[in-house]
Amino acid sequence: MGMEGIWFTELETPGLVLGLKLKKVIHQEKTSYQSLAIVETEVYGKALILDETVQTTLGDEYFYHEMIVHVPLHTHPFPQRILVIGGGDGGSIREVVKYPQVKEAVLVEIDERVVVNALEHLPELSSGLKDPRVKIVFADGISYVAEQEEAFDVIIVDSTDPIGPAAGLFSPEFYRNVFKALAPEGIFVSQTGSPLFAQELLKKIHKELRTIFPITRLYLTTVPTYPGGWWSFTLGSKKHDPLEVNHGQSRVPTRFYTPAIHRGAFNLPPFIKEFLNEG
Ligand code: AG3
Repeated sequence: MGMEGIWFTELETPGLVLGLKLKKVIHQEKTSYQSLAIVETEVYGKALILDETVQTTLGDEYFYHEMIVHVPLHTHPFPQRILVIGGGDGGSIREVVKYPQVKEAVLVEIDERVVVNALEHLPELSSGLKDPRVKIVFADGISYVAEQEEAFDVIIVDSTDPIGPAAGLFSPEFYRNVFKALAPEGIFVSQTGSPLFAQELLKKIHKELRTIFPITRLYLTTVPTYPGGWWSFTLGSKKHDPLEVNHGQSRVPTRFYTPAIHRGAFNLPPFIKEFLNEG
């Protein structure tokens, strides 16, 4: 195969590689938590890579950030206090601050270097971090959430894969603390990996959340630069059902999310329904 030039490759699964041809490496460092690189890819533009894993690229970040934010923020009738765990690149917060009713958006990121580098090299993602309603806390999201009580309307976990420091963000104990940290009409969403390659994890998360939240739902989107190109989010809600949203006048400017895409994202193929219900 002819592959001149520099390629970044991610081993997505033991048998699958993603290859991105690079125009240049913008920045590289080793932080206290992980290796961090910001590169410019030929096809998807600038990308953030943590521990050799694509976190986001400008070419497809909005598929992911709009779906992780606008689904819960449209499901909640009046979201005012929002917590984002992880997401130091700022992409999720950029979407959160589009809502005039949001009074406070807290970003809890464990690795300060992600935020610093995003502010310097990825303004397209990080611009929202400068909004006066945003508070950035450099801490472990797990202990942060454990200390909160009925403090947030929406909690979003925009984490790395469930290994290393992020593993605890997928544990039953964390989910119970999230429930406690949410207001009575609160909604929780987490990115939960590939519906093709993370089925065991999805099954486990779904089963646990069903024991905690009255409403638990999985929804899907496409993210071309994530393993398999197809991604899942799991939502837990105390009161409001994401399937019963009346979008009315509540639209914010988006490039990917629409009311029809919101509804459609919850239509699961039979093989996914089956493995979720086996759990
Ligand atoms: N968080 C989800 C990244 C998962 C990517 N996994 C992978 N490439 N193996 C992204 C953070 C963006 N704000």
